[in-house]
Amino acid sequence: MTKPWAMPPKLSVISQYLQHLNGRMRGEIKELGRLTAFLDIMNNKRLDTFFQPILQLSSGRTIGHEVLNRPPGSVHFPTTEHFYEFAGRTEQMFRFEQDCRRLSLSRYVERLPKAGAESERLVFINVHPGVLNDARHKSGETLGLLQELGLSPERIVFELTERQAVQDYVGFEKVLSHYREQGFRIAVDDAGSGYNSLKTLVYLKPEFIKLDKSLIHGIQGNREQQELLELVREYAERSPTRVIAEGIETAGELQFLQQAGIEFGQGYALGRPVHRPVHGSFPSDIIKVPVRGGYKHVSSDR
Ligand SMILES: [Ca+2]
Repeated sequence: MTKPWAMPPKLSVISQYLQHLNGRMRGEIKELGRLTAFLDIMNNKRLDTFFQPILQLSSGRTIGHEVLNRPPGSVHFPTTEHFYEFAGRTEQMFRFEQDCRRLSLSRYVERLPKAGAESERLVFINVHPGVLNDARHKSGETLGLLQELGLSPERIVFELTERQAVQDYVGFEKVLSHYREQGFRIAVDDAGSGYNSLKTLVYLKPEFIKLDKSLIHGIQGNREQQELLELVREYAERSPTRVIAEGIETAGELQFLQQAGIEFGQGYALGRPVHRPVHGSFPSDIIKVPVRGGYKHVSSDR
């Protein structure tokens, strides 16, 4: 009987090293492919822009829209999250954010159904906190752009994402107050999805808290989610912060949030992201909603 051949130890190390190099090279090639695709999307303005309505839950009035920029489908970025995660890692992040802001605001104005009639509505745009903090960033640029477009800074709400990027809360609060002095407002995005949320809320004192969809999904049947919601609502009541529940997808979730006294909401049940900033509306089976302090009639004529 012959013994199976065993690779001498030295050769085995070389073989492992070559495998490692091969894996690394494939990784690098993939990364290069992603960068090329990213630059193509950025330079050729291939992001698609959507607007999702945000409603006052007691009245059904549309108070504003979140602007969402989505990349075209590609093998390099299977989801929008993959795309933004990659964008956050590149050297181009700063320029990318600036381009996105210009795109968001100019398309908002271009696609408004009737200019002037919507002059009260807010425009929520997603911003990487690192960009506001970046020395290259001049708030005057955004102000100039707004002036060009005929929008006042009071209508703009910066939604801050990726809270991990904020380390120096006191310093960052100073940066934010500079923007606030110019009229801009701040929303903390995806609140309730990460460990930093509480700290972010207390230090940054945002004008809006956007509750993460994981906290809203099926809330009418989950005691823990309800308790968290109550904590945030109580906090909001004692401060100037206002609450927006994100990811409302069913009439049951909507009714629960209305009864709990949550002021604003966003989600498929109220309006999907579409190419124009149009009004949202309640699902047709909800026309009369019980709210804290009694019943309130809500017009379904919208
Ligand atoms: Ca957002």
